[in-house]
Amino acid sequence: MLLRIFLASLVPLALAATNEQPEPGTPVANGLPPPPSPLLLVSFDGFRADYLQQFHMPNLELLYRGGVLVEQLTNVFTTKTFPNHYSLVTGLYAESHGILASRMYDAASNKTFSLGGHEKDPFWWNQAEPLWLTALDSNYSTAAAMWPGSDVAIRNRTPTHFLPYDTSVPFAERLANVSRWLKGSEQEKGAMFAALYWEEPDRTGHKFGPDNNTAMAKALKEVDDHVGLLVSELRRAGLWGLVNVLVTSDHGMAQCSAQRLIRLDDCLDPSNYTLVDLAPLTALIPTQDPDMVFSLLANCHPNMTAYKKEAIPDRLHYRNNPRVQPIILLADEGWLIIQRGDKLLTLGNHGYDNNLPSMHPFLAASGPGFRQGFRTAGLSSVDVYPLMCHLLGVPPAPNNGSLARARPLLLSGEGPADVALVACVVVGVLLLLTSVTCLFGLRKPRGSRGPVPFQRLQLEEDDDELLLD
Ligand SMILES: *[C@@H]1O[C@H](CO)[C@@H](O)[C@H](O)[C@H]1NC(C)=O
Ligand SMILES: *[C@@H]1O[C@H](CO)[C@@H](O)[C@H](O)[C@H]1NC(C)=O
Ligand SMILES: *[C@@H]1O[C@H](CO)[C@@H](O)[C@H](O)[C@H]1NC(C)=O
Ligand SMILES: *[C@@H]1O[C@H](CO)[C@@H](O)[C@H](O)[C@H]1NC(C)=O
Ligand SMILES: *[C@@H]1O[C@H](CO)[C@@H](O)[C@H](O)[C@H]1NC(C)=O
Ligand SMILES: *[C@@H]1O[C@H](CO)[C@@H](O)[C@H](O)[C@H]1NC(C)=O
Ligand SMILES: CC(=O)N[C@H]1CO[C@H](CO)[C@@H](O)[C@@H]1O
Ligand SMILES: [Zn+2]
Repeated sequence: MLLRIFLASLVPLALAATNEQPEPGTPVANGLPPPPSPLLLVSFDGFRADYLQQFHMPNLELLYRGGVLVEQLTNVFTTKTFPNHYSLVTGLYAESHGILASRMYDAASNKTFSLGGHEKDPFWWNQAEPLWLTALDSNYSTAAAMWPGSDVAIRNRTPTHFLPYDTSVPFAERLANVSRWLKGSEQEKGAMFAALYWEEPDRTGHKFGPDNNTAMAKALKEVDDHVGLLVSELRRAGLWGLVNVLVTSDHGMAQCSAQRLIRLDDCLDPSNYTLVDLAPLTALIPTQDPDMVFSLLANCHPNMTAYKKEAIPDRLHYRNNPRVQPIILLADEGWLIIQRGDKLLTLGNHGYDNNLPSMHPFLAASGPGFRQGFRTAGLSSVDVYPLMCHLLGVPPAPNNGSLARARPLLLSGEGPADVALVACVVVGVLLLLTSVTCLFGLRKPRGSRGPVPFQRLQLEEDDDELLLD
């Protein structure tokens, strides 16, 4: 107890030493933790990490110069829109959250998932719980505008506010609603967590290919204008500086070509398999002798790798789910798998191996919880979830991320600038611990273990970390 009081008094001191102005996340004088800052998570679909170096994006630059930038976010396999958007809000690999592709088949229920098909059937989403639901349990209201899954009654709940998916709703309208929900009203407290989704630059990347500088420059100028609009709208609403804003994406984009097509019909008759998904990652169910079908596919093309389900590499985290089909085929970067013909449907695509830099998005963040002007080379997209839970003070559901890896982004994280301060705090705590331990040691000769209070102290900051494995 003593220790807690001492620490509670140390924390504001420490924070005050780094910042002239106390920010909203700072504990107040009465020692009670303050309400956390609201959080807004924004995704611009298909924003490849290196677009940031290739194109001038002044509004986005302004945002991360006042905050943090993760140059490359290692996303999850498969590098598709739905799997990655669900990973961002659950911290889970695709095999653990169940949204494994844009087209799925579940043999036990004979159900099919496809975009514009039955994607709102909660069955597909119920293997995980996204943050907009978990945060409801902390009595926060939550909101989402078009984020994949946010208009689905997952485990019988939706966010407090949401927009049904509709591509025709312009960015400004999605933003206006999100801003209103974050702001709240006299009748209702503002949302603590909000998610906002926009389809570009993915659409342009698919249509014209990421190598088309003219098309990409135009699309990215628009995206940057949207970031500008976002900041000015939050300012107008009096929220800028009070809200932690994360801007990120789901995946990158690779250039495709009519010279890089892999035709399945060249290798085996279509009657020998049932096709579930056809993309850079193809999923199929053999209808004939599985070993024969597999061996035909394995020897089909040098730029395509065939995996039997049980042999899918661990690092992809794409095996332990009944929705992974018996055979998957993965094309090399820039190659496309088709059944027949020579028609190139898209000049750009994604869904390739998640260790390819071209598949990686970025993460920029700004707000009271983040350091200013901090840049780092990489992070995993599954780490974004424990980071957000930490900022919101929401207990995270079991996940595959690590708050420890994301901690350097945080104002309260141990960064180079804070080393001296941290050292002072540590020395102070150690001194106090020594005296407290002595005191207790005198009173309780049975000598309950000394290090225990210290572990607990670390837990104050890190307790969600221990829930992870
Ligand atoms: C599975 O569903 C399809 C229609 O979606 C139907 O044609 C087929 O007969 C069903 N198969 C089984 C085994 O129920
Ligand atoms: C949420 O509110 C309910 C009802 O007011 C209350 O029972 C519960 O303890 C609250 N939960 C949290 C985490 O504050
Ligand atoms: C690049 O995109 C523009 C549209 O922005 C289009 O007019 C042009 O034909 C494209 N160039 C190539 C080489 O595809
Ligand atoms: C495919 O299946 C048929 C029988 O349906 C079989 O005759 C044929 O040899 C199989 N192999 C290929 C390469 O299509
Ligand atoms: C395609 O396969 C060839 C032959 O194995 C290999 O040299 C090349 O690097 C592959 N292309 C890609 C993009 O991996
Ligand atoms: C990911 O997290 C889930 C939930 O805790 C767990 O079941 C799964 O085993 C984890 N995956 C890995 C590769 O650790
Ligand atoms: C569903 C919803 O609330 N949509 C609203 C979003 O905001 C615009 C105005 O900014 C309203 O016209 C919509 O009704
Ligand atoms: Zn996408």
